[in-house]
Amino acid sequence: MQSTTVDLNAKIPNNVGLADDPKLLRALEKWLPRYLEWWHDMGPTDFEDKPVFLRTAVSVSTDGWAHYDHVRMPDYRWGIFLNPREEESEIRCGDDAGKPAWHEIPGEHRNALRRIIVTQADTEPASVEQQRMLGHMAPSLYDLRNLFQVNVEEGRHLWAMVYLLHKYFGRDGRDEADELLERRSGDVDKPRILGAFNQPCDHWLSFFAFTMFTDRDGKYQLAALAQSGFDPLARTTEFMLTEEAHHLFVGETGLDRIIKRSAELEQIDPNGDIRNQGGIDFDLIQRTINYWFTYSLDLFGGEISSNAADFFAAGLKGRYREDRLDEHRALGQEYRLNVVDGGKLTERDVPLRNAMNEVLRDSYVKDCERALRKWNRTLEAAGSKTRLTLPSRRFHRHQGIYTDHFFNPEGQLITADQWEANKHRWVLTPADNDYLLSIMKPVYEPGKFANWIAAPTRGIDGQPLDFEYVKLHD
Ligand code: BYC
Ligand code: FE
Ligand code: FE
Repeated sequence: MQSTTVDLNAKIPNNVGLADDPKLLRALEKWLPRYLEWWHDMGPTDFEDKPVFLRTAVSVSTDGWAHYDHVRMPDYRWGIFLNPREEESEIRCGDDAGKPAWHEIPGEHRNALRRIIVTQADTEPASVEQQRMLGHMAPSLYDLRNLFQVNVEEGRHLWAMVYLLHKYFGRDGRDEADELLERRSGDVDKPRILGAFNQPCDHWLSFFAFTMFTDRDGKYQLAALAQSGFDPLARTTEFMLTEEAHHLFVGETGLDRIIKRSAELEQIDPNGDIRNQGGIDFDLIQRTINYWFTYSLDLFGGEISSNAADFFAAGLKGRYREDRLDEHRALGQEYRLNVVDGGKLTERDVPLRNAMNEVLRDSYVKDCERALRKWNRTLEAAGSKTRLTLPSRRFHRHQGIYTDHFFNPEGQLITADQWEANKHRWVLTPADNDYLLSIMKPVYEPGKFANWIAAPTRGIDGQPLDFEYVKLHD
Protein backbone atom coordinates (compact mmCIF):
# COMPACT_ATOMS: atom_id res chain seq x y z
CA MET A 1 0.00 0.00 0.00
CA GLN A 2 2.89 2.41 0.72
CA SER A 3 3.58 2.30 -2.98
CA THR A 4 5.13 4.88 -5.23
CA THR A 5 4.19 2.77 -8.25
CA VAL A 6 1.26 4.21 -10.06
CA ASP A 7 -1.07 2.02 -12.09
CA LEU A 8 -1.41 4.36 -15.04
CA ASN A 9 -3.24 2.02 -17.36
CA ALA A 10 -6.13 1.45 -15.02
CA LYS A 11 -9.42 3.15 -15.82
CA ILE A 12 -8.76 5.19 -12.69
CA PRO A 13 -4.98 5.76 -12.41
CA ASN A 14 -3.90 5.20 -8.80
CA ASN A 15 -1.21 4.17 -6.36
CA VAL A 16 -3.66 2.84 -3.78
CA GLY A 17 -3.97 -0.69 -5.11
CA LEU A 18 -7.49 -0.30 -6.49
CA ALA A 19 -7.09 -3.42 -8.62
CA ASP A 20 -6.88 -5.46 -5.39
CA ASP A 21 -10.09 -4.07 -3.96
CA PRO A 22 -12.85 -5.05 -6.44
CA LYS A 23 -15.69 -3.70 -4.32
CA LEU A 24 -14.16 -0.26 -4.01
CA LEU A 25 -13.16 -0.30 -7.67
CA ARG A 26 -16.73 -1.07 -8.69
CA ALA A 27 -18.09 1.74 -6.53
CA LEU A 28 -15.64 4.25 -7.99
CA GLU A 29 -16.25 3.05 -11.54
CA LYS A 30 -19.92 3.65 -10.93
CA TRP A 31 -19.21 7.14 -9.73
CA LEU A 32 -16.94 7.92 -12.71
CA PRO A 33 -19.68 8.44 -15.37
CA ARG A 34 -21.60 10.66 -12.91
CA TYR A 35 -18.49 12.71 -12.42
CA LEU A 36 -18.00 13.03 -16.19
CA GLU A 37 -21.60 14.08 -16.59
CA TRP A 38 -21.08 16.74 -13.92
CA TRP A 39 -17.89 17.90 -15.67
CA HIS A 40 -19.75 18.14 -18.97
CA ASP A 41 -22.63 20.12 -17.42
CA MET A 42 -20.72 22.30 -14.95
CA GLY A 43 -17.08 22.34 -16.07
CA PRO A 44 -15.58 24.87 -18.51
CA THR A 45 -18.10 25.67 -21.25
CA ASP A 46 -17.42 25.02 -24.91
CA PHE A 47 -13.77 23.97 -24.86
CA GLU A 48 -14.32 20.23 -24.49
CA ASP A 49 -12.97 19.31 -27.93
CA LYS A 50 -9.87 21.55 -27.75
CA PRO A 51 -6.47 20.04 -26.90
CA VAL A 52 -4.98 21.82 -23.88
CA PHE A 53 -1.33 21.62 -22.82
CA LEU A 54 -1.98 20.04 -19.43
CA ARG A 55 0.11 18.51 -16.75
CA THR A 56 -1.09 15.16 -15.45
CA ALA A 57 0.13 13.55 -12.24
CA VAL A 58 1.82 10.27 -13.16
CA SER A 59 3.91 9.54 -10.08
CA VAL A 60 4.22 10.52 -6.44
CA SER A 61 8.00 10.79 -6.35
CA THR A 62 9.20 14.36 -5.87
CA ASP A 63 11.14 14.50 -9.13
CA GLY A 64 9.16 14.17 -12.30
CA TRP A 65 5.72 13.58 -10.86
CA ALA A 66 4.00 15.27 -13.75
CA HIS A 67 3.71 14.73 -17.48
CA TYR A 68 2.86 17.56 -19.92
CA ASP A 69 0.97 17.08 -23.16
CA HIS A 70 -1.97 18.35 -25.19
CA VAL A 71 -5.15 16.60 -24.02
CA ARG A 72 -8.85 17.28 -24.32
CA MET A 73 -10.23 17.96 -20.86
CA PRO A 74 -12.86 15.19 -20.81
CA ASP A 75 -10.00 12.75 -21.57
CA TYR A 76 -7.91 13.99 -18.64
CA ARG A 77 -6.65 11.14 -16.44
CA TRP A 78 -8.08 12.01 -13.05
CA GLY A 79 -6.28 9.71 -10.65
CA ILE A 80 -6.01 8.83 -6.98
CA PHE A 81 -2.63 9.42 -5.38
CA LEU A 82 -1.39 9.21 -1.81
CA ASN A 83 2.04 10.40 -0.78
CA PRO A 84 4.20 7.54 0.47
CA ARG A 85 5.46 7.70 4.04
CA GLU A 86 8.64 6.02 5.08
CA GLU A 87 8.35 6.13 8.82
CA GLU A 88 5.46 4.68 10.79
CA SER A 89 2.99 7.58 11.07
CA GLU A 90 2.04 9.08 14.40
CA ILE A 91 -0.79 11.22 15.64
CA ARG A 92 0.81 14.63 15.57
CA CYS A 93 -1.24 16.76 17.90
CA GLY A 94 -3.80 16.81 20.66
CA ASP A 95 -4.47 14.44 23.54
CA ASP A 96 -3.05 11.38 21.77
CA ALA A 97 0.01 13.03 20.19
CA GLY A 98 2.77 10.46 19.68
CA LYS A 99 0.49 7.41 19.49
CA PRO A 100 0.32 5.46 16.21
CA ALA A 101 -1.76 7.09 13.48
CA TRP A 102 -5.07 5.54 12.41
CA HIS A 103 -5.22 3.57 9.20
CA GLU A 104 -8.94 2.99 9.57
CA ILE A 105 -11.56 5.41 10.85
CA PRO A 106 -11.70 5.49 14.65
CA GLY A 107 -15.37 5.08 15.52
CA GLU A 108 -15.46 7.99 17.96
CA HIS A 109 -14.16 10.40 15.28
CA ARG A 110 -16.17 9.12 12.37
CA ASN A 111 -18.65 12.01 12.22
CA ALA A 112 -16.02 14.70 12.63
CA LEU A 113 -13.82 13.19 9.92
CA ARG A 114 -16.71 12.79 7.58
CA ARG A 115 -17.64 16.42 8.08
CA ILE A 116 -14.08 17.63 7.48
CA ILE A 117 -13.66 15.52 4.34
CA VAL A 118 -17.05 16.49 2.89
CA THR A 119 -16.38 20.19 3.55
CA GLN A 120 -12.99 19.98 1.86
CA ALA A 121 -14.40 17.95 -1.04
CA ASP A 122 -17.25 20.37 -1.66
CA THR A 123 -14.96 23.30 -2.38
CA GLU A 124 -13.24 21.55 -5.28
CA PRO A 125 -16.16 21.15 -7.71
CA ALA A 126 -17.56 24.47 -6.45
CA SER A 127 -14.53 26.37 -7.74
CA VAL A 128 -14.81 24.69 -11.15
CA GLU A 129 -18.44 25.80 -11.33
CA GLN A 130 -17.53 29.36 -10.36
CA GLN A 131 -14.94 29.55 -13.13
CA ARG A 132 -16.81 27.87 -15.94
CA MET A 133 -17.43 30.95 -18.10
CA LEU A 134 -13.95 32.47 -17.89
CA GLY A 135 -12.55 30.77 -21.00
CA HIS A 136 -14.63 33.16 -23.09
CA MET A 137 -12.66 36.19 -21.95
CA ALA A 138 -9.17 34.78 -21.42
CA PRO A 139 -6.38 37.37 -21.80
CA SER A 140 -4.15 34.87 -23.65
CA LEU A 141 -3.76 31.21 -24.55
CA TYR A 142 -1.20 30.94 -21.75
CA ASP A 143 -3.79 32.12 -19.22
CA LEU A 144 -6.53 30.00 -20.79
CA ARG A 145 -4.33 26.95 -20.29
CA ASN A 146 -3.64 27.88 -16.68
CA LEU A 147 -7.37 28.25 -15.99
CA PHE A 148 -8.04 24.78 -17.39
CA GLN A 149 -5.07 23.34 -15.51
CA VAL A 150 -6.49 24.65 -12.27
CA ASN A 151 -9.94 23.30 -13.21
CA VAL A 152 -8.82 19.74 -13.99
CA GLU A 153 -6.73 19.60 -10.82
CA GLU A 154 -9.64 20.78 -8.67
CA GLY A 155 -11.51 17.91 -10.34
CA ARG A 156 -8.72 15.58 -9.23
CA HIS A 157 -8.93 16.96 -5.71
CA LEU A 158 -12.58 15.98 -5.70
CA TRP A 159 -11.47 12.46 -6.72
CA ALA A 160 -8.99 12.43 -3.86
CA MET A 161 -11.73 13.14 -1.30
CA VAL A 162 -14.29 10.86 -2.95
CA TYR A 163 -11.80 8.01 -2.70
CA LEU A 164 -11.66 8.52 1.08
CA LEU A 165 -15.45 8.68 1.32
CA HIS A 166 -15.91 5.48 -0.70
CA LYS A 167 -13.13 3.56 0.94
CA TYR A 168 -13.69 4.41 4.59
CA PHE A 169 -17.29 5.53 5.07
CA GLY A 170 -19.39 2.79 3.48
CA ARG A 171 -22.92 3.64 2.48
CA ASP A 172 -22.87 7.17 3.97
CA GLY A 173 -19.65 7.88 2.11
CA ARG A 174 -21.17 6.86 -1.21
CA ASP A 175 -24.21 9.03 -0.54
CA GLU A 176 -21.98 11.99 0.32
CA ALA A 177 -19.99 11.42 -2.89
CA ASP A 178 -23.21 11.55 -4.91
CA GLU A 179 -24.34 14.72 -3.16
CA LEU A 180 -21.04 16.40 -4.03
CA LEU A 181 -22.16 16.22 -7.67
CA GLU A 182 -25.60 17.58 -6.87
CA ARG A 183 -24.88 20.79 -4.97
CA ARG A 184 -24.19 23.83 -7.16
CA SER A 185 -22.23 27.00 -6.50
CA GLY A 186 -24.60 29.91 -5.86
CA ASP A 187 -27.77 27.80 -6.10
CA VAL A 188 -30.50 29.00 -3.72
CA ASP A 189 -31.86 25.53 -3.02
CA LYS A 190 -28.71 23.41 -2.96
CA PRO A 191 -25.73 25.73 -2.51
CA ARG A 192 -22.14 24.72 -1.85
CA ILE A 193 -21.25 24.48 1.83
CA LEU A 194 -18.87 27.41 2.42
CA GLY A 195 -19.58 31.08 1.70
CA ALA A 196 -16.75 31.98 -0.69
CA PHE A 197 -17.71 29.09 -2.94
CA ASN A 198 -21.12 30.57 -3.61
CA GLN A 199 -19.80 33.98 -4.64
CA PRO A 200 -19.68 34.78 -8.35
CA CYS A 201 -16.28 34.80 -10.04
CA ASP A 202 -17.33 36.75 -13.12
CA HIS A 203 -14.06 37.88 -14.66
CA TRP A 204 -10.32 37.38 -14.59
CA LEU A 205 -9.59 39.94 -11.91
CA SER A 206 -11.74 37.84 -9.59
CA PHE A 207 -10.19 34.63 -10.95
CA PHE A 208 -6.70 35.80 -10.05
CA ALA A 209 -7.86 37.09 -6.66
CA PHE A 210 -9.65 33.79 -6.06
CA THR A 211 -6.62 31.67 -6.88
CA MET A 212 -4.45 34.04 -4.84
CA PHE A 213 -6.65 34.26 -1.73
CA THR A 214 -9.17 31.40 -1.80
CA ASP A 215 -6.89 28.68 -3.15
CA ARG A 216 -4.45 29.90 -0.51
CA ASP A 217 -7.00 29.09 2.19
CA GLY A 218 -6.97 25.68 0.52
CA LYS A 219 -3.22 25.50 1.00
CA TYR A 220 -3.52 26.16 4.74
CA GLN A 221 -6.51 23.87 5.27
CA LEU A 222 -4.77 21.08 3.35
CA ALA A 223 -1.57 21.67 5.31
CA ALA A 224 -3.55 21.39 8.56
CA LEU A 225 -5.15 18.15 7.31
CA ALA A 226 -1.76 16.85 6.18
CA GLN A 227 -1.02 16.78 9.94
CA SER A 228 -4.04 14.59 10.60
CA GLY A 229 -3.78 11.42 12.67
CA PHE A 230 -6.02 9.75 10.10
CA ASP A 231 -3.14 8.62 7.92
CA PRO A 232 -4.92 8.27 4.54
CA LEU A 233 -6.23 11.85 4.87
CA ALA A 234 -2.78 13.17 5.76
CA ARG A 235 -1.15 11.49 2.78
CA THR A 236 -3.87 12.46 0.31
CA THR A 237 -3.77 16.12 1.27
CA GLU A 238 0.02 16.14 1.17
CA PHE A 239 -0.09 15.14 -2.48
CA MET A 240 -2.82 17.69 -3.23
CA LEU A 241 -0.48 20.39 -1.91
CA THR A 242 2.07 19.65 -4.63
CA GLU A 243 -0.56 20.53 -7.24
CA GLU A 244 -1.88 23.47 -5.23
CA ALA A 245 1.39 25.40 -5.59
CA HIS A 246 0.63 26.07 -9.25
CA HIS A 247 -2.83 27.46 -8.45
CA LEU A 248 -1.27 29.92 -6.02
CA PHE A 249 1.35 30.83 -8.61
CA VAL A 250 -1.40 31.58 -11.14
CA GLY A 251 -3.17 33.90 -8.70
CA GLU A 252 -0.17 35.70 -7.28
CA THR A 253 1.58 36.27 -10.61
CA GLY A 254 -1.70 37.04 -12.37
CA LEU A 255 -2.37 39.92 -9.99
CA ASP A 256 1.27 40.99 -10.21
CA ARG A 257 1.02 41.15 -14.01
CA ILE A 258 -2.16 43.24 -13.82
CA ILE A 259 -0.53 45.58 -11.30
CA LYS A 260 2.54 45.91 -13.51
CA ARG A 261 0.44 46.69 -16.58
CA SER A 262 -1.73 49.20 -14.71
CA ALA A 263 1.41 51.01 -13.56
CA GLU A 264 2.62 51.17 -17.17
CA LEU A 265 -0.72 52.54 -18.35
CA GLU A 266 -0.65 55.11 -15.54
CA GLN A 267 2.69 56.35 -16.89
CA ILE A 268 1.49 56.39 -20.51
CA ASP A 269 -1.68 58.38 -19.86
CA PRO A 270 -1.15 62.16 -19.73
CA ASN A 271 -3.46 62.33 -16.68
CA GLY A 272 -2.35 59.05 -15.14
CA ASP A 273 -5.86 57.76 -15.87
CA ILE A 274 -5.57 54.00 -16.16
CA ARG A 275 -9.16 53.42 -17.22
CA ASN A 276 -8.75 55.95 -19.98
CA GLN A 277 -6.14 53.54 -21.36
CA GLY A 278 -8.46 50.53 -21.02
CA GLY A 279 -6.69 49.21 -17.95
CA ILE A 280 -7.69 48.32 -14.40
CA ASP A 281 -7.28 51.18 -11.92
CA PHE A 282 -5.70 50.57 -8.54
CA ASP A 283 -8.82 51.42 -6.53
CA LEU A 284 -10.64 48.64 -8.34
CA ILE A 285 -7.77 46.23 -7.71
CA GLN A 286 -7.84 47.21 -4.01
CA ARG A 287 -11.61 46.58 -3.82
CA THR A 288 -11.07 43.16 -5.36
CA ILE A 289 -8.34 42.33 -2.84
CA ASN A 290 -10.64 43.48 -0.03
CA TYR A 291 -13.49 41.35 -1.33
CA TRP A 292 -11.72 38.01 -1.88
CA PHE A 293 -9.32 38.30 1.05
CA THR A 294 -12.20 38.73 3.48
CA TYR A 295 -14.39 35.98 2.02
CA SER A 296 -11.33 33.76 2.25
CA LEU A 297 -10.74 34.74 5.90
CA ASP A 298 -14.25 33.46 6.58
CA LEU A 299 -13.20 30.02 5.35
CA PHE A 300 -11.10 29.49 8.45
CA GLY A 301 -14.25 29.40 10.59
CA GLY A 302 -15.03 31.22 13.83
CA GLU A 303 -12.29 32.84 15.95
CA ILE A 304 -13.55 31.00 18.99
CA SER A 305 -14.56 27.51 17.96
CA SER A 306 -15.25 24.43 20.02
CA ASN A 307 -15.26 22.43 16.77
CA ALA A 308 -11.68 23.53 16.11
CA ALA A 309 -10.71 22.64 19.69
CA ASP A 310 -12.26 19.19 19.29
CA PHE A 311 -10.55 18.56 15.94
CA PHE A 312 -7.19 19.51 17.44
CA ALA A 313 -7.69 17.56 20.67
CA ALA A 314 -8.65 14.46 18.68
CA GLY A 315 -5.57 14.80 16.46
CA LEU A 316 -7.72 15.15 13.34
CA LYS A 317 -6.39 18.56 12.25
CA GLY A 318 -3.11 20.20 13.26
CA ARG A 319 -1.63 23.66 12.97
CA TYR A 320 0.38 24.81 9.98
CA ARG A 321 3.57 22.70 10.07
CA GLU A 322 2.56 21.18 13.39
CA ASP A 323 5.37 18.62 13.00
CA ARG A 324 7.95 21.41 13.27
CA LEU A 325 6.55 22.87 16.51
CA ASP A 326 8.04 21.94 19.88
CA GLU A 327 4.82 21.30 21.65
CA HIS A 328 1.74 19.50 20.33
CA ARG A 329 -0.88 19.62 23.06
CA ALA A 330 -1.69 23.32 23.27
CA LEU A 331 -2.90 23.01 26.83
CA GLY A 332 -2.63 25.65 29.56
CA GLN A 333 -2.03 28.40 26.99
CA GLU A 334 -4.14 31.31 25.93
CA TYR A 335 -4.63 33.27 22.74
CA ARG A 336 -5.40 37.00 22.87
CA LEU A 337 -8.19 38.11 20.56
CA ASN A 338 -9.82 41.43 19.73
CA VAL A 339 -13.49 41.17 20.58
CA VAL A 340 -16.40 43.59 20.55
CA ASP A 341 -17.82 44.10 24.00
CA GLY A 342 -20.42 46.73 24.88
CA GLY A 343 -19.93 48.47 21.55
CA LYS A 344 -16.15 48.74 21.99
CA LEU A 345 -13.14 46.75 20.81
CA THR A 346 -11.35 45.10 23.71
CA GLU A 347 -9.04 42.16 24.18
CA ARG A 348 -9.92 38.77 25.56
CA ASP A 349 -7.85 35.67 26.27
CA VAL A 350 -9.29 32.36 25.14
CA PRO A 351 -7.88 28.85 25.60
CA LEU A 352 -5.47 28.20 22.74
CA ARG A 353 -7.28 25.12 21.50
CA ASN A 354 -10.45 27.12 21.02
CA ALA A 355 -8.50 29.63 18.92
CA MET A 356 -7.06 27.08 16.47
CA ASN A 357 -8.98 28.56 13.52
CA GLU A 358 -7.44 31.93 14.36
CA VAL A 359 -3.96 30.41 14.71
CA LEU A 360 -4.24 28.94 11.21
CA ARG A 361 -5.62 32.26 9.95
CA ASP A 362 -2.50 33.96 11.36
CA SER A 363 -0.26 31.77 9.17
CA TYR A 364 -2.43 32.59 6.18
CA VAL A 365 -2.48 36.34 6.77
CA LYS A 366 1.31 36.41 7.05
CA ASP A 367 1.61 34.69 3.70
CA CYS A 368 -0.81 37.20 2.12
CA GLU A 369 1.21 40.09 3.58
CA ARG A 370 4.29 38.70 1.86
CA ALA A 371 2.50 38.79 -1.51
CA LEU A 372 1.36 42.38 -0.88
CA ARG A 373 4.97 43.42 -0.25
CA LYS A 374 5.94 41.82 -3.54
CA TRP A 375 3.23 43.63 -5.49
CA ASN A 376 4.23 46.90 -3.87
CA ARG A 377 7.80 46.35 -5.05
CA THR A 378 6.37 45.92 -8.56
CA LEU A 379 4.59 49.26 -8.16
CA GLU A 380 7.72 50.95 -6.89
CA ALA A 381 9.86 49.56 -9.72
CA ALA A 382 7.30 50.80 -12.26
CA GLY A 383 7.44 54.32 -10.80
CA SER A 384 3.92 54.33 -9.33
CA LYS A 385 3.18 56.06 -6.02
CA THR A 386 0.28 53.74 -5.27
CA ARG A 387 0.61 51.08 -2.57
CA LEU A 388 -1.86 48.24 -2.07
CA THR A 389 -2.84 46.95 1.37
CA LEU A 390 -4.64 44.10 3.07
CA PRO A 391 -7.72 45.20 5.00
CA SER A 392 -8.06 44.39 8.69
CA ARG A 393 -9.24 40.87 9.39
CA ARG A 394 -12.32 42.36 11.09
CA PHE A 395 -13.44 44.11 7.91
CA HIS A 396 -16.34 42.70 5.80
CA ARG A 397 -16.69 39.43 7.64
CA HIS A 398 -19.56 36.94 7.32
CA GLN A 399 -18.37 34.27 9.78
CA GLY A 400 -17.09 34.52 13.32
CA ILE A 401 -17.20 37.13 16.06
CA TYR A 402 -17.03 40.22 13.81
CA THR A 403 -20.02 39.25 11.64
CA ASP A 404 -22.62 41.34 13.43
CA HIS A 405 -20.53 44.52 13.50
CA PHE A 406 -19.26 46.97 10.91
CA PHE A 407 -15.60 47.87 10.50
CA ASN A 408 -13.68 50.05 8.09
CA PRO A 409 -10.70 48.54 6.23
CA GLU A 410 -8.42 49.77 9.04
CA GLY A 411 -10.42 47.63 11.46
CA GLN A 412 -12.15 50.43 13.43
CA LEU A 413 -15.75 49.97 14.48
CA ILE A 414 -18.15 52.03 12.37
CA THR A 415 -21.93 52.35 12.16
CA ALA A 416 -24.21 50.59 9.70
CA ASP A 417 -24.81 53.96 8.02
CA GLN A 418 -21.09 54.58 7.60
CA TRP A 419 -20.76 51.14 6.07
CA GLU A 420 -23.60 51.76 3.62
CA ALA A 421 -22.16 55.12 2.62
CA ASN A 422 -18.69 53.72 1.94
CA LYS A 423 -19.00 50.11 0.88
CA HIS A 424 -18.88 50.94 -2.83
CA ARG A 425 -15.39 52.37 -2.22
CA TRP A 426 -14.27 49.31 -0.26
CA VAL A 427 -15.52 46.15 -1.94
CA LEU A 428 -16.29 45.11 -5.53
CA THR A 429 -19.49 46.66 -6.88
CA PRO A 430 -21.78 45.64 -9.75
CA ALA A 431 -20.45 48.67 -11.67
CA ASP A 432 -16.90 47.34 -11.23
CA ASN A 433 -17.97 44.01 -12.66
CA ASP A 434 -19.65 45.74 -15.63
CA TYR A 435 -16.47 47.68 -16.36
CA LEU A 436 -14.26 44.60 -16.11
CA LEU A 437 -16.56 42.61 -18.40
CA SER A 438 -16.46 45.48 -20.91
CA ILE A 439 -12.65 45.33 -21.20
CA MET A 440 -12.22 41.57 -21.01
CA LYS A 441 -12.43 40.42 -24.60
CA PRO A 442 -10.70 37.13 -25.38
CA VAL A 443 -7.20 37.12 -26.87
CA TYR A 444 -6.60 33.77 -28.55
CA GLU A 445 -3.60 34.55 -30.75
CA PRO A 446 -0.47 32.68 -29.54
CA GLY A 447 1.97 35.03 -27.79
CA LYS A 448 -0.49 37.95 -27.57
CA PHE A 449 -1.83 39.34 -24.27
CA ALA A 450 -4.82 41.55 -23.48
CA ASN A 451 -4.09 45.24 -22.99
CA TRP A 452 -4.94 45.14 -19.26
CA ILE A 453 -2.31 42.58 -18.26
CA ALA A 454 1.47 42.23 -18.70
CA ALA A 455 2.99 39.11 -20.24
CA PRO A 456 4.42 36.57 -17.79
CA THR A 457 8.18 36.21 -17.52
CA ARG A 458 8.23 32.65 -18.85
CA GLY A 459 6.03 29.97 -20.34
CA ILE A 460 4.88 26.62 -18.98
CA ASP A 461 7.24 23.61 -18.80
CA GLY A 462 9.96 25.46 -20.69
CA GLN A 463 7.73 26.33 -23.64
CA PRO A 464 7.93 29.81 -25.21
CA LEU A 465 5.22 32.40 -24.58
CA ASP A 466 3.91 32.09 -28.15
CA PHE A 467 3.42 28.34 -27.79
CA GLU A 468 -0.04 27.09 -28.72
CA TYR A 469 -1.08 26.29 -25.13
CA VAL A 470 -4.64 25.61 -26.26
CA LYS A 471 -5.26 24.43 -29.83
CA LEU A 472 -8.43 26.20 -30.81
CA HIS A 473 -8.21 25.29 -34.51
CA ASP A 474 -6.97 21.91 -35.64
N1 BYC B 1 -19.14 29.56 5.19
O1 BYC B 1 -16.79 26.49 14.69
P1 BYC B 1 -16.93 27.22 13.41
C1 BYC B 1 -10.00 24.76 -0.94
C2 BYC B 1 -19.86 26.99 9.59
S1 BYC B 1 -10.45 25.81 0.35
C3 BYC B 1 -20.23 28.90 5.63
O2 BYC B 1 -16.81 28.66 13.35
P2 BYC B 1 -15.40 25.23 12.19
C4 BYC B 1 -10.12 25.28 -2.30
C5 BYC B 1 -19.29 25.70 10.11
O3 BYC B 1 -19.37 24.68 9.10
C6 BYC B 1 -10.23 24.83 1.83
N2 BYC B 1 -20.28 28.26 6.81
O4 BYC B 1 -15.92 26.67 12.35
C7 BYC B 1 -9.87 26.61 -2.60
C8 BYC B 1 -20.16 25.44 11.32
O5 BYC B 1 -21.41 24.90 10.88
P3 BYC B 1 -22.29 23.94 11.84
C9 BYC B 1 -11.46 24.05 2.23
C10 BYC B 1 -19.17 28.27 7.57
O6 BYC B 1 -16.43 24.22 12.48
C11 BYC B 1 -10.04 27.08 -3.88
C12 BYC B 1 -20.44 26.84 11.84
O7 BYC B 1 -20.20 27.73 10.75
N3 BYC B 1 -11.15 23.13 3.31
O8 BYC B 1 -9.57 23.68 -0.70
O9 BYC B 1 -14.10 25.19 12.90
C13 BYC B 1 -10.42 26.22 -4.89
C14 BYC B 1 -19.56 27.22 12.99
O10 BYC B 1 -18.28 26.75 12.72
C15 BYC B 1 -18.00 28.93 7.19
C16 BYC B 1 -11.75 23.13 4.49
O11 BYC B 1 -12.63 23.90 4.75
C17 BYC B 1 -18.01 29.60 5.92
N4 BYC B 1 -16.94 30.26 5.46
O12 BYC B 1 -15.24 25.21 10.62
C18 BYC B 1 -10.66 24.88 -4.60
C19 BYC B 1 -11.26 22.08 5.46
N5 BYC B 1 -17.08 28.79 8.16
O13 BYC B 1 -21.44 22.71 12.10
C20 BYC B 1 -10.50 24.41 -3.32
C21 BYC B 1 -12.35 21.32 6.14
C22 BYC B 1 -17.65 28.06 9.14
O14 BYC B 1 -22.57 24.74 13.06
N6 BYC B 1 -13.18 22.17 6.99
N7 BYC B 1 -18.91 27.74 8.79
O15 BYC B 1 -23.50 23.63 10.97
C23 BYC B 1 -12.87 22.50 8.25
O16 BYC B 1 -11.83 22.14 8.75
C24 BYC B 1 -13.84 23.35 9.05
O17 BYC B 1 -15.09 22.87 8.79
C25 BYC B 1 -13.77 24.88 8.74
C26 BYC B 1 -14.14 25.70 9.97
C27 BYC B 1 -12.38 25.32 8.34
C28 BYC B 1 -14.74 25.22 7.63
FE1 FE C 1 -8.07 21.98 -4.68
FE1 FE D 1 -6.52 24.91 -5.90
